[in-house]
Amino acid sequence: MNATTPIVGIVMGSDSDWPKIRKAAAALEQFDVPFEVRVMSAHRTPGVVAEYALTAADRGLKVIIAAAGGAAHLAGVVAAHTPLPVLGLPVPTADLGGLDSLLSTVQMPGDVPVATMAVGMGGPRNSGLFAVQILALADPALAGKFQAFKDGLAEQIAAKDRKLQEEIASEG
Ligand code: RP5
Repeated sequence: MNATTPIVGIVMGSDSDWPKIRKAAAALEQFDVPFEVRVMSAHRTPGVVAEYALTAADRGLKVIIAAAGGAAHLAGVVAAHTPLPVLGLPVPTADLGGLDSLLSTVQMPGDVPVATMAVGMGGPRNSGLFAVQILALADPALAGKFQAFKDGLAEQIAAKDRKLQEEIASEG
């Protein structure tokens, strides 16, 4: 295995999902986590999904992010075929607003967990950050980077609070 071997797999049901979820990849890039991106469908290419998930751990993947919309079974099917942690990413849809994707992804039966992120909003970015957090458990350098990121968030919010207090005081 070399330094650029992917350790996170991002899979999605269609290329139409990519513009909606690419912040997942951006979060991994932010932390220099090597990843791969694939399109595969639980319904249209079920054999590809099974093969991908069955071989994922042996290929060096540690976490899989699975994004799909509508009857979103991709994350569940991936989880059915691998012991790796699977993060489900419900993709917003035009017809039902992504509630279809959310319920299809989150309502897993016992014994086959899928950690499901938000529909839209911070969901895609959070899936990448959550993958970083999982990886950081066994990687002190990555854990240090993530803590620095958290510290930066706190500083940003403190600055916003100070600014708001000043605005309120100046109003009078
Ligand atoms: C799902 O169906 C995909 O994840 C996508 O969100 C949705 C629509 O796919 P396309 O018809 O755009 O390929 O499987």
